[in-house]
Amino acid sequence: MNALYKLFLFLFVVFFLFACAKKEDVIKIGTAGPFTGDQARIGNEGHLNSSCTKPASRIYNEKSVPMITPASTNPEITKQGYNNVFRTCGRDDQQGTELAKFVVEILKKKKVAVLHDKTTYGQGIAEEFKKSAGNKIEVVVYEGVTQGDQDFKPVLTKVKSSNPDVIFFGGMHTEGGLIIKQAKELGIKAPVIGGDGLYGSTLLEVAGPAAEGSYMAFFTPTAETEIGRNFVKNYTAKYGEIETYAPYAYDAANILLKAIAESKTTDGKKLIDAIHKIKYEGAVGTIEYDENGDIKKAGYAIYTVKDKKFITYSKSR
Ligand code: ABU
Repeated sequence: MNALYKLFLFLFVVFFLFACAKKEDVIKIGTAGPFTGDQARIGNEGHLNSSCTKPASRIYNEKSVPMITPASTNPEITKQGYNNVFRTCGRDDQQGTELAKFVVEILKKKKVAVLHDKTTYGQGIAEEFKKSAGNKIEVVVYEGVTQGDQDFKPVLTKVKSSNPDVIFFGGMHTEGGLIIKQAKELGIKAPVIGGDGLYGSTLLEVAGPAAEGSYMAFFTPTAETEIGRNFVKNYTAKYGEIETYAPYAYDAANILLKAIAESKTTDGKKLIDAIHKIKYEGAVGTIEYDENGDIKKAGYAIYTVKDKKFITYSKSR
């Protein structure tokens, strides 16, 4: 692949990730809609938010455009029977299970206040966590909050009066950071835990020192493979600290490029077949797909924040 072609794909990827990152419920199908008539479109890397990815996947499916999301973890996305849909990340039923095991077996806590942001991702992961923990936890509060809100003290006051051992938040880093900060300000001692949506520099910036001791599930560290180590070295030299989904986006773009190179075509249907058969060694490890477009092996770890950094707390494998 020549450099110009790679640059085109990179810009394409960046456009979609940012287009979808702003306010998930507003974008939805609109992001996919205006572009799918463009015959130059050969594949899509994205989207970021599950509530964009799921409805957009139907549009791409109708046009036989392969899509590989590096970040959308809602399980329903790959249960729709669309053969063009893939991810490089894991699913919320998997990380919900890891988080439930973490609370029950490692933290050995029982009383959990569960908050979520009412989105496909946030509510979805909260439900998966609750389902997986079952009667091993007692849910003392279960409330939806609104993405974009700044003041969570009313709901946190209710949380405080329920005296939980842990606060579970299903949502993204901005609201997660505010919840962590405002919970501390209210004198709540229970740590906040959540999924991959909490793992990112925004959470550290928004929560500040209050982030220390919070927990989040995220995929196994990239630096565990040689390709991963090289990715980290090259990325950080050029762009600084690795942002949350960067290695997953890098692998998604490379899977598409590998499929084009191996199948010697940009025909959507043939590319979809090629991606289903692919064995790709990337920054996050070996990627092969099951019949739904999910990665065959999704490893999770639990991270905590220490000295303003995310560090591995415990690993699932
Ligand atoms: N996986 C968390 C962020 C993206 C999403 O699934 O909505």
